Amino acid sequence: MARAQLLFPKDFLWGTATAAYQVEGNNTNSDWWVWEQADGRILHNQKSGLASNWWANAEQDLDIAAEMGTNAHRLSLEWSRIEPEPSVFDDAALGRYREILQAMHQRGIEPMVTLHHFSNPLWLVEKGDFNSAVVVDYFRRYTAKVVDVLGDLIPKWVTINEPVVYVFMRYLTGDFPLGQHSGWSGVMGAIPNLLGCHAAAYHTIKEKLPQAQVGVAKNMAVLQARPGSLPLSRWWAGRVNWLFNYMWLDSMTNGRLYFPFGRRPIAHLAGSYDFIGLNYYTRFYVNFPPLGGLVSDRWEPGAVVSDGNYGEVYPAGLFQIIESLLPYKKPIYVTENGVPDKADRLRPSFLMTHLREVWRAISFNYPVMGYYHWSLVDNFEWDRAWTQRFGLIEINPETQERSWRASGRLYQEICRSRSLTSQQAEKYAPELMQTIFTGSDPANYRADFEAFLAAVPDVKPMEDDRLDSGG
Ligand code: IFM
Repeated sequence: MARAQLLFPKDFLWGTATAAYQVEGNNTNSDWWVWEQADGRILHNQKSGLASNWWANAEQDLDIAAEMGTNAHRLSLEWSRIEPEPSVFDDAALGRYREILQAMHQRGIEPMVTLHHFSNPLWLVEKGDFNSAVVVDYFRRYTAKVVDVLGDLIPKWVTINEPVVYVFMRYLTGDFPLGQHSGWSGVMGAIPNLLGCHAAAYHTIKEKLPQAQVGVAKNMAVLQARPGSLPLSRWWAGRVNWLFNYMWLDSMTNGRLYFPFGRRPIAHLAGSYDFIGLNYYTRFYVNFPPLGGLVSDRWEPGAVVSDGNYGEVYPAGLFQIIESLLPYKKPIYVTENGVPDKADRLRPSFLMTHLREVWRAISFNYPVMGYYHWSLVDNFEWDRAWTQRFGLIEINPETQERSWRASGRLYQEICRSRSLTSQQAEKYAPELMQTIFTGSDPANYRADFEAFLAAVPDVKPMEDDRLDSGG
Protein backbone atom coordinates (compact mmCIF):
# COMPACT_ATOMS: atom_id res chain seq x y z
CA MET A 1 0.00 0.00 0.00
CA ALA A 2 1.24 3.49 -0.80
CA ARG A 3 2.81 5.39 2.05
CA ALA A 4 0.31 7.63 3.82
CA GLN A 5 1.09 10.20 6.43
CA LEU A 6 -1.06 12.31 8.73
CA LEU A 7 1.27 15.17 9.56
CA PHE A 8 1.02 17.34 12.70
CA PRO A 9 2.07 21.01 12.98
CA LYS A 10 5.77 21.78 13.58
CA ASP A 11 5.16 23.41 16.96
CA PHE A 12 2.87 20.66 18.28
CA LEU A 13 3.89 19.43 21.73
CA TRP A 14 4.49 15.70 21.98
CA GLY A 15 4.41 14.80 25.62
CA THR A 16 3.87 12.30 28.37
CA ALA A 17 2.40 12.84 31.83
CA THR A 18 2.95 11.67 35.41
CA ALA A 19 1.97 12.80 38.91
CA ALA A 20 4.23 13.17 41.92
CA TYR A 21 2.68 10.68 44.29
CA GLN A 22 2.35 8.10 41.54
CA VAL A 23 6.02 8.11 40.52
CA GLU A 24 8.22 9.65 43.21
CA GLY A 25 8.05 7.08 46.01
CA ASN A 26 8.27 7.48 49.78
CA ASN A 27 5.94 10.44 50.04
CA THR A 28 5.57 9.89 53.76
CA ASN A 29 4.05 13.30 54.61
CA SER A 30 1.11 12.81 52.30
CA ASP A 31 -2.43 11.78 53.26
CA TRP A 32 -2.16 8.99 50.68
CA TRP A 33 0.83 7.45 52.42
CA VAL A 34 -0.99 7.09 55.71
CA TRP A 35 -4.12 5.95 53.92
CA GLU A 36 -2.45 3.14 51.96
CA GLN A 37 -0.80 1.60 55.03
CA ALA A 38 -4.06 0.13 56.35
CA ASP A 39 -5.42 -3.07 54.81
CA GLY A 40 -8.55 -3.04 52.68
CA ARG A 41 -8.10 0.38 51.11
CA ILE A 42 -5.87 -0.37 48.15
CA LEU A 43 -6.51 -3.23 45.77
CA HIS A 44 -4.65 -6.34 46.96
CA ASN A 45 -3.25 -4.14 49.76
CA GLN A 46 -0.44 -3.10 47.46
CA LYS A 47 1.77 -0.19 48.51
CA SER A 48 3.28 2.71 46.57
CA GLY A 49 6.70 2.20 48.20
CA LEU A 50 9.35 3.51 45.85
CA ALA A 51 6.67 3.99 43.19
CA SER A 52 8.68 4.58 39.99
CA ASN A 53 11.65 5.88 42.00
CA TRP A 54 11.56 9.39 40.59
CA TRP A 55 12.62 11.12 43.78
CA ALA A 56 15.93 9.29 43.60
CA ASN A 57 16.27 9.06 39.85
CA ALA A 58 13.70 10.80 37.66
CA GLU A 59 16.58 11.41 35.27
CA GLN A 60 16.70 7.83 34.02
CA ASP A 61 13.11 8.12 32.77
CA LEU A 62 13.70 11.61 31.39
CA ASP A 63 16.51 10.06 29.34
CA ILE A 64 13.95 7.61 28.02
CA ALA A 65 11.47 10.42 27.31
CA ALA A 66 14.16 12.21 25.32
CA GLU A 67 15.05 9.03 23.44
CA MET A 68 11.35 8.64 22.69
CA GLY A 69 11.47 11.98 20.89
CA THR A 70 9.06 13.81 23.18
CA ASN A 71 9.46 17.55 23.68
CA ALA A 72 7.08 18.06 26.63
CA HIS A 73 6.22 16.40 29.91
CA ARG A 74 3.53 17.10 32.47
CA LEU A 75 4.52 16.35 36.07
CA SER A 76 3.21 17.44 39.45
CA LEU A 77 4.74 18.74 42.65
CA GLU A 78 4.03 17.07 45.97
CA TRP A 79 2.80 19.82 48.30
CA SER A 80 3.53 17.66 51.35
CA ARG A 81 7.23 17.53 50.42
CA ILE A 82 7.54 21.24 49.74
CA GLU A 83 5.63 22.33 52.87
CA PRO A 84 5.88 19.43 55.34
CA GLU A 85 4.60 21.64 58.20
CA PRO A 86 2.40 24.71 57.84
CA SER A 87 4.60 27.61 56.68
CA VAL A 88 7.76 25.48 56.86
CA PHE A 89 9.17 25.10 53.37
CA ASP A 90 11.74 22.45 52.65
CA ASP A 91 14.62 23.91 50.64
CA ALA A 92 16.08 20.50 49.88
CA ALA A 93 12.79 19.32 48.35
CA LEU A 94 12.52 22.50 46.28
CA GLY A 95 16.13 21.98 45.25
CA ARG A 96 15.38 18.48 44.04
CA TYR A 97 12.43 19.72 42.00
CA ARG A 98 14.75 22.34 40.50
CA GLU A 99 17.14 19.59 39.46
CA ILE A 100 14.34 17.60 37.85
CA LEU A 101 13.01 20.63 35.97
CA GLN A 102 16.50 21.54 34.80
CA ALA A 103 17.06 17.97 33.68
CA MET A 104 13.95 18.30 31.53
CA HIS A 105 15.10 21.52 29.92
CA GLN A 106 18.54 20.03 29.28
CA ARG A 107 16.86 17.23 27.35
CA GLY A 108 14.66 19.54 25.28
CA ILE A 109 11.55 18.60 27.25
CA GLU A 110 9.26 21.49 28.19
CA PRO A 111 7.69 21.10 31.65
CA MET A 112 4.03 21.56 32.39
CA VAL A 113 3.68 21.56 36.18
CA THR A 114 0.59 20.63 38.19
CA LEU A 115 0.34 22.09 41.68
CA HIS A 116 -2.29 19.74 43.11
CA HIS A 117 -2.77 16.19 41.88
CA PHE A 118 -4.98 14.29 44.37
CA SER A 119 -2.61 14.26 47.39
CA ASN A 120 -2.41 16.59 50.41
CA PRO A 121 -0.06 17.36 53.28
CA LEU A 122 -1.21 15.63 56.45
CA TRP A 123 -1.32 18.92 58.34
CA LEU A 124 -3.74 20.33 55.77
CA VAL A 125 -6.07 17.40 56.28
CA GLU A 126 -6.10 18.11 60.02
CA LYS A 127 -7.28 21.61 59.20
CA GLY A 128 -10.17 20.31 57.11
CA ASP A 129 -8.46 20.78 53.72
CA PHE A 130 -10.96 21.51 50.95
CA ASN A 131 -13.95 21.59 53.24
CA SER A 132 -12.45 24.52 55.05
CA ALA A 133 -12.06 28.00 53.55
CA VAL A 134 -8.57 28.33 55.10
CA VAL A 135 -7.25 26.09 52.32
CA VAL A 136 -7.40 28.97 49.83
CA ASP A 137 -4.81 31.00 51.69
CA TYR A 138 -2.57 28.02 52.24
CA PHE A 139 -2.76 27.15 48.56
CA ARG A 140 -1.92 30.75 47.61
CA ARG A 141 1.18 30.72 49.84
CA TYR A 142 2.34 27.33 48.57
CA THR A 143 1.91 28.56 44.99
CA ALA A 144 3.81 31.78 45.74
CA LYS A 145 6.73 29.77 47.11
CA VAL A 146 6.83 27.53 44.06
CA VAL A 147 6.65 30.56 41.75
CA ASP A 148 9.54 32.24 43.60
CA VAL A 149 11.84 29.23 43.64
CA LEU A 150 10.94 27.33 40.47
CA GLY A 151 8.90 29.73 38.35
CA ASP A 152 11.74 30.58 35.95
CA LEU A 153 11.75 26.94 34.80
CA ILE A 154 7.98 26.50 34.32
CA PRO A 155 6.29 27.90 31.22
CA LYS A 156 3.00 25.99 31.64
CA TRP A 157 1.02 25.38 34.80
CA VAL A 158 -1.96 23.31 35.84
CA THR A 159 -3.41 24.52 39.13
CA ILE A 160 -5.55 21.50 40.01
CA ASN A 161 -5.81 18.10 38.41
CA GLU A 162 -9.31 16.73 37.76
CA PRO A 163 -11.09 18.72 40.47
CA VAL A 164 -14.48 17.08 39.95
CA VAL A 165 -13.05 13.55 39.94
CA TYR A 166 -11.13 14.45 43.09
CA VAL A 167 -14.13 15.60 45.08
CA PHE A 168 -16.26 12.68 43.90
CA MET A 169 -13.61 10.11 44.90
CA ARG A 170 -12.88 11.88 48.13
CA TYR A 171 -16.42 12.55 49.36
CA LEU A 172 -18.88 10.46 47.37
CA THR A 173 -17.24 7.10 46.70
CA GLY A 174 -14.79 7.15 49.60
CA ASP A 175 -12.10 5.50 47.42
CA PHE A 176 -9.60 8.26 48.22
CA PRO A 177 -8.41 9.33 51.66
CA LEU A 178 -10.06 9.88 54.09
CA GLY A 179 -12.54 7.29 52.89
CA GLN A 180 -15.35 9.65 53.75
CA HIS A 181 -18.83 9.07 52.49
CA SER A 182 -19.97 12.53 53.48
CA GLY A 183 -21.88 12.59 50.21
CA TRP A 184 -23.07 15.72 48.55
CA SER A 185 -22.48 17.94 51.57
CA GLY A 186 -18.74 17.15 51.30
CA VAL A 187 -18.77 17.77 47.55
CA MET A 188 -20.70 21.00 47.89
CA GLY A 189 -18.39 22.22 50.63
CA ALA A 190 -15.26 21.47 48.63
CA ILE A 191 -16.15 22.84 45.17
CA PRO A 192 -16.23 26.55 46.15
CA ASN A 193 -12.92 26.22 48.02
CA LEU A 194 -11.27 24.33 45.16
CA LEU A 195 -12.40 27.03 42.74
CA GLY A 196 -11.06 29.60 45.20
CA CYS A 197 -7.70 27.79 45.28
CA HIS A 198 -7.59 27.73 41.50
CA ALA A 199 -8.31 31.46 41.23
CA ALA A 200 -5.76 32.32 43.94
CA ALA A 201 -3.08 30.22 42.25
CA TYR A 202 -3.85 31.60 38.79
CA HIS A 203 -3.35 35.21 39.87
CA THR A 204 -0.35 34.43 42.07
CA ILE A 205 1.40 32.89 39.07
CA LYS A 206 0.38 35.56 36.59
CA GLU A 207 1.42 38.47 38.82
CA LYS A 208 5.03 37.28 38.85
CA LEU A 209 5.11 35.46 35.54
CA PRO A 210 2.76 37.23 33.14
CA GLN A 211 3.96 35.10 30.21
CA ALA A 212 3.16 31.82 31.96
CA GLN A 213 0.26 29.79 30.59
CA VAL A 214 -2.04 28.60 33.37
CA GLY A 215 -4.99 26.21 33.19
CA VAL A 216 -6.59 23.20 34.81
CA ALA A 217 -6.53 19.55 33.75
CA LYS A 218 -10.16 18.60 33.42
CA ASN A 219 -11.16 14.96 33.16
CA MET A 220 -13.94 14.78 30.57
CA ALA A 221 -15.75 11.66 29.50
CA VAL A 222 -18.44 11.10 26.91
CA LEU A 223 -21.51 10.81 29.13
CA GLN A 224 -24.66 9.84 27.34
CA ALA A 225 -27.86 7.86 27.69
CA ARG A 226 -27.87 4.48 26.05
CA PRO A 227 -29.29 4.51 22.52
CA GLY A 228 -33.06 4.08 22.72
CA SER A 229 -33.31 5.36 26.32
CA LEU A 230 -36.47 7.01 27.61
CA PRO A 231 -36.59 10.84 27.56
CA LEU A 232 -36.07 11.01 31.33
CA SER A 233 -32.74 9.19 31.02
CA ARG A 234 -31.71 11.44 28.16
CA TRP A 235 -32.55 14.52 30.22
CA TRP A 236 -30.68 13.14 33.22
CA ALA A 237 -27.65 12.28 31.06
CA GLY A 238 -27.57 15.91 29.94
CA ARG A 239 -27.54 17.08 33.57
CA VAL A 240 -24.79 14.67 34.57
CA ASN A 241 -22.82 15.62 31.46
CA TRP A 242 -22.93 19.29 32.41
CA LEU A 243 -22.14 18.65 36.06
CA PHE A 244 -19.14 16.40 35.41
CA ASN A 245 -17.77 17.92 32.20
CA TYR A 246 -18.71 21.58 31.96
CA MET A 247 -19.70 22.98 35.37
CA TRP A 248 -16.08 23.69 36.34
CA LEU A 249 -15.26 25.35 33.02
CA ASP A 250 -18.42 27.47 33.15
CA SER A 251 -17.53 28.58 36.68
CA MET A 252 -13.99 29.56 35.67
CA THR A 253 -15.38 31.39 32.65
CA ASN A 254 -18.13 33.30 34.41
CA GLY A 255 -16.66 33.61 37.87
CA ARG A 256 -19.51 32.14 39.82
CA LEU A 257 -20.86 29.04 41.44
CA TYR A 258 -23.76 27.26 39.84
CA PHE A 259 -26.59 25.40 41.49
CA PRO A 260 -26.29 23.08 43.50
CA PHE A 261 -23.00 24.56 44.73
CA GLY A 262 -24.53 27.94 45.56
CA ARG A 263 -24.95 30.95 43.33
CA ARG A 264 -22.48 33.48 44.67
CA PRO A 265 -19.59 34.91 42.68
CA ILE A 266 -16.07 33.75 43.57
CA ALA A 267 -13.46 36.45 43.84
CA HIS A 268 -11.12 36.76 40.82
CA LEU A 269 -12.39 33.55 39.26
CA ALA A 270 -13.89 34.97 36.05
CA GLY A 271 -11.64 34.28 33.07
CA SER A 272 -8.92 32.72 35.23
CA TYR A 273 -7.49 30.29 32.68
CA ASP A 274 -5.36 30.53 29.57
CA PHE A 275 -5.91 27.03 28.22
CA ILE A 276 -8.05 23.97 28.75
CA GLY A 277 -6.23 20.82 29.75
CA LEU A 278 -8.31 17.86 28.63
CA ASN A 279 -7.84 14.46 30.27
CA TYR A 280 -9.75 12.04 28.06
CA TYR A 281 -10.10 8.33 28.65
CA THR A 282 -13.52 6.86 27.94
CA ARG A 283 -17.29 6.94 27.51
CA PHE A 284 -19.90 6.08 30.14
CA TYR A 285 -23.61 5.51 29.91
CA VAL A 286 -25.88 7.35 32.29
CA ASN A 287 -29.13 5.90 33.59
CA PHE A 288 -32.16 7.25 35.35
CA PRO A 289 -32.81 6.54 38.16
CA PRO A 290 -29.13 6.82 39.09
CA LEU A 291 -29.00 3.64 41.13
CA GLY A 292 -25.51 2.83 42.34
CA GLY A 293 -23.98 6.12 41.18
CA LEU A 294 -24.28 8.88 38.63
CA VAL A 295 -22.94 6.82 35.76
CA SER A 296 -23.46 3.25 34.80
CA ASP A 297 -20.24 1.33 34.37
CA ARG A 298 -21.66 -0.85 31.70
CA TRP A 299 -20.93 -0.60 28.05
CA GLU A 300 -22.60 -2.22 25.12
CA PRO A 301 -21.92 -5.88 24.46
CA GLY A 302 -18.76 -6.26 22.42
CA ALA A 303 -17.23 -2.96 23.52
CA VAL A 304 -13.47 -3.05 23.89
CA VAL A 305 -12.76 -2.63 27.58
CA SER A 306 -9.35 -2.11 29.11
CA ASP A 307 -7.73 -3.88 32.09
CA GLY A 308 -9.73 -4.08 35.28
CA ASN A 309 -12.86 -2.80 33.53
CA TYR A 310 -11.34 0.68 33.59
CA GLY A 311 -13.47 1.77 30.67
CA GLU A 312 -14.51 1.40 27.08
CA VAL A 313 -12.00 2.33 24.39
CA TYR A 314 -13.82 5.05 22.48
CA PRO A 315 -11.52 7.22 20.32
CA ALA A 316 -14.30 9.14 18.55
CA GLY A 317 -15.16 10.69 21.92
CA LEU A 318 -11.91 12.62 21.94
CA PHE A 319 -12.91 14.52 18.82
CA GLN A 320 -16.44 15.03 20.14
CA ILE A 321 -15.17 16.53 23.38
CA ILE A 322 -12.59 18.72 21.69
CA GLU A 323 -15.37 20.05 19.48
CA SER A 324 -17.56 20.71 22.51
CA LEU A 325 -14.81 22.92 23.96
CA LEU A 326 -14.71 25.35 21.02
CA PRO A 327 -17.21 27.80 22.57
CA TYR A 328 -14.71 28.48 25.38
CA LYS A 329 -12.32 29.92 22.77
CA LYS A 330 -9.14 28.75 24.50
CA PRO A 331 -6.16 26.69 23.35
CA ILE A 332 -6.57 23.02 24.21
CA TYR A 333 -3.92 20.60 25.39
CA VAL A 334 -4.74 16.92 25.76
CA THR A 335 -3.10 16.76 29.17
CA GLU A 336 -3.84 13.04 29.66
CA ASN A 337 -4.95 10.18 27.46
CA GLY A 338 -4.05 6.54 27.92
CA VAL A 339 -5.19 3.05 28.72
CA PRO A 340 -4.43 0.50 31.44
CA ASP A 341 -3.04 -2.40 29.43
CA LYS A 342 -0.28 -4.39 31.06
CA ALA A 343 0.14 -6.70 28.08
CA ASP A 344 0.13 -3.80 25.58
CA ARG A 345 -2.50 -5.46 23.43
CA LEU A 346 -4.72 -2.42 23.04
CA ARG A 347 -2.32 0.49 23.49
CA PRO A 348 -0.79 0.63 19.98
CA SER A 349 -4.25 0.88 18.41
CA PHE A 350 -5.38 3.17 21.20
CA LEU A 351 -2.52 5.57 20.53
CA MET A 352 -3.05 5.71 16.80
CA THR A 353 -6.82 6.02 16.87
CA HIS A 354 -6.84 8.71 19.56
CA LEU A 355 -4.07 10.67 17.88
CA ARG A 356 -5.95 10.38 14.65
CA GLU A 357 -8.83 12.17 16.36
CA VAL A 358 -6.44 14.91 17.48
CA TRP A 359 -5.12 15.19 13.94
CA ARG A 360 -8.68 15.38 12.63
CA ALA A 361 -9.45 18.19 15.09
CA ILE A 362 -6.34 20.10 14.00
CA SER A 363 -7.30 19.66 10.38
CA PHE A 364 -10.54 21.51 11.19
CA ASN A 365 -8.33 24.28 12.66
CA TYR A 366 -9.42 23.46 16.18
CA PRO A 367 -6.78 24.83 18.56
CA VAL A 368 -5.25 21.60 19.90
CA MET A 369 -1.67 22.49 20.76
CA GLY A 370 -0.25 19.35 22.35
CA TYR A 371 -0.78 15.80 23.54
CA TYR A 372 0.57 14.30 26.79
CA HIS A 373 0.21 10.54 26.93
CA TRP A 374 -0.64 9.04 30.31
CA SER A 375 1.80 7.71 31.13
CA LEU A 376 5.49 7.63 30.34
CA VAL A 377 6.10 4.80 32.79
CA ASP A 378 3.98 2.40 34.85
CA ASN A 379 3.10 4.00 38.16
CA PHE A 380 1.01 3.70 41.30
CA GLU A 381 -2.60 3.93 40.12
CA TRP A 382 -4.17 5.15 43.40
CA ASP A 383 -6.67 2.68 44.89
CA ARG A 384 -5.92 0.27 42.00
CA ALA A 385 -2.22 0.43 42.72
CA TRP A 386 -0.03 -1.70 40.42
CA THR A 387 -2.93 -3.63 38.89
CA GLN A 388 -3.44 -0.97 36.22
CA ARG A 389 -0.44 -0.27 34.05
CA PHE A 390 -0.59 2.83 31.90
CA GLY A 391 3.09 3.08 30.92
CA LEU A 392 4.61 3.27 27.47
CA ILE A 393 7.50 1.87 29.47
CA GLU A 394 6.92 -1.11 31.72
CA ILE A 395 8.33 -1.05 35.25
CA ASN A 396 8.81 -3.96 37.58
CA PRO A 397 8.13 -2.24 40.92
CA GLU A 398 10.17 -4.87 42.81
CA THR A 399 13.37 -4.48 40.79
CA GLN A 400 12.69 -1.06 39.22
CA GLU A 401 13.71 -2.59 35.90
CA ARG A 402 12.42 -0.76 32.80
CA SER A 403 11.42 -2.24 29.47
CA TRP A 404 9.98 -0.62 26.39
CA ARG A 405 6.52 -1.70 25.39
CA ALA A 406 5.82 -1.87 21.66
CA SER A 407 3.56 1.15 22.15
CA GLY A 408 6.59 3.05 23.49
CA ARG A 409 8.44 2.33 20.26
CA LEU A 410 5.37 3.34 18.27
CA TYR A 411 5.10 6.65 20.16
CA GLN A 412 8.79 7.18 19.48
CA GLU A 413 8.15 6.82 15.73
CA ILE A 414 5.16 9.14 15.97
CA CYS A 415 7.00 11.83 17.94
CA ARG A 416 10.11 11.68 15.79
CA SER A 417 8.19 11.89 12.52
CA ARG A 418 5.52 14.24 13.96
CA SER A 419 3.02 12.11 12.14
CA LEU A 420 0.93 8.97 11.98
CA THR A 421 1.97 6.83 9.03
CA SER A 422 0.69 3.78 7.27
CA GLN A 423 4.04 2.11 7.98
CA GLN A 424 3.48 2.53 11.71
CA ALA A 425 0.04 0.99 11.39
CA GLU A 426 1.40 -1.92 9.38
CA LYS A 427 4.05 -2.56 11.99
CA TYR A 428 2.17 -1.95 15.25
CA ALA A 429 -1.56 -2.03 14.56
CA PRO A 430 -2.28 -3.62 11.16
CA GLU A 431 -5.96 -3.94 12.06
CA LEU A 432 -6.24 -0.17 11.58
CA MET A 433 -4.97 -0.04 8.00
CA GLN A 434 -8.43 0.07 6.55
CA THR A 435 -9.68 2.96 8.66
CA ILE A 436 -6.96 5.34 9.66
CA PHE A 437 -5.71 5.81 6.12
CA THR A 438 -8.94 5.50 4.19
CA GLY A 439 -10.72 8.42 5.83
CA SER A 440 -13.64 6.25 6.82
CA ASP A 441 -16.01 7.14 9.59
CA PRO A 442 -14.65 6.92 13.15
CA ALA A 443 -17.67 4.79 13.99
CA ASN A 444 -15.79 2.04 12.16
CA TYR A 445 -13.13 1.93 14.82
CA ARG A 446 -15.43 -0.21 16.84
CA ALA A 447 -15.58 -2.76 14.03
CA ASP A 448 -11.79 -2.59 13.71
CA PHE A 449 -11.29 -3.31 17.37
CA GLU A 450 -13.73 -6.17 17.19
CA ALA A 451 -11.84 -7.62 14.25
CA PHE A 452 -8.64 -7.13 16.19
CA LEU A 453 -10.06 -8.92 19.22
CA ALA A 454 -11.26 -11.79 17.11
CA ALA A 455 -7.78 -12.15 15.63
CA VAL A 456 -6.00 -12.23 18.99
CA PRO A 457 -7.61 -14.94 21.10
CA ASP A 458 -6.28 -13.71 24.46
CA VAL A 459 -7.85 -10.32 24.21
CA LYS A 460 -11.34 -10.36 25.63
CA PRO A 461 -13.27 -7.68 27.45
CA MET A 462 -12.98 -8.59 31.11
CA GLU A 463 -16.12 -10.09 32.52
CA ASP A 464 -15.85 -9.10 36.10
CA ASP A 465 -14.85 -6.09 38.07
CA ARG A 466 -11.44 -4.72 38.88
CA LEU A 467 -10.49 -7.56 41.22
CA ASP A 468 -9.87 -9.57 38.11
CA SER A 469 -7.07 -7.37 36.97
CA GLY A 470 -4.32 -9.28 38.74
CA GLY A 471 -1.05 -7.79 39.89
O1 IFM B 1 -3.63 7.89 37.12
C1 IFM B 1 -4.70 8.75 36.88
C2 IFM B 1 -4.26 10.18 37.09
O2 IFM B 1 -3.74 10.38 38.36
C3 IFM B 1 -5.44 11.12 36.89
N1 IFM B 1 -6.10 10.86 35.63
C4 IFM B 1 -6.45 9.50 35.32
C5 IFM B 1 -5.21 8.62 35.47
C6 IFM B 1 -5.54 7.17 35.10
O3 IFM B 1 -6.60 6.70 35.88
